[in-house]
Amino acid sequence: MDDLFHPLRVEVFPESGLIAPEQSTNRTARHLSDMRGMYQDTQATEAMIAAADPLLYQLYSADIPDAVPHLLFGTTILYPGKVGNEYFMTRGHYHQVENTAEVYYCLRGSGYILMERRDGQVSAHALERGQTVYIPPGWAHRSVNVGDEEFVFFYAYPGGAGHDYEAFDALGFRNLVVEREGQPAVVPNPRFG
Ligand code: S6P
Ligand code: ZN
Repeated sequence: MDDLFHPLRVEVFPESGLIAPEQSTNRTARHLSDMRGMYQDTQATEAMIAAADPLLYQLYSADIPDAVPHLLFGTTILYPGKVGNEYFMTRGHYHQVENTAEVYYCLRGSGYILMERRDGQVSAHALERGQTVYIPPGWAHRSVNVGDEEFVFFYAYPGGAGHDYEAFDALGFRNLVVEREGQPAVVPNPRFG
């Protein structure tokens, strides 16, 4: 049981997305080499990996048991940039326990949250500082940085929800966010034919 877990207060820095104290958090970093095949432009992907393998995003999670009945929270810091004409994005996932929701609250920058369901329904919301998106149960989610600074958001979701990334191995998400004439545009993923 987790009865011994004590109340916790941490500080979340909105500009950097850092959480203090450091010993209360876990950090995960994802580079472009962790996302091979996910961007449409595979040549650009390989060239960028060979040149510098850029850091695309980092997550800080509060050190809370990943189990029912806890609530997990933390920050995602998604760096600005593009692979070909596609903006830097997270891998994206369904929660393994489909009956679990999530909230994102934007602290800095501007992005998009792409969502979709297994029945093919899709959704795309722009997200800027001070705005919140609600990700209902059963909706996969991917975040995309369309600005020229870090896109930082706070997230919270139920412990034990788990992550299913494999659902997107073959084709990716149904929508892409690309730059068109200097502006972000949400377009259908051509891999879906
Ligand atoms: C977890 C939540 C976020 C993402 C993070 C990175 O349920 O949605 O913390 O993990 O934004 O995305 P991904 O798809 O690489 O886990
Ligand atoms: Zn999630």
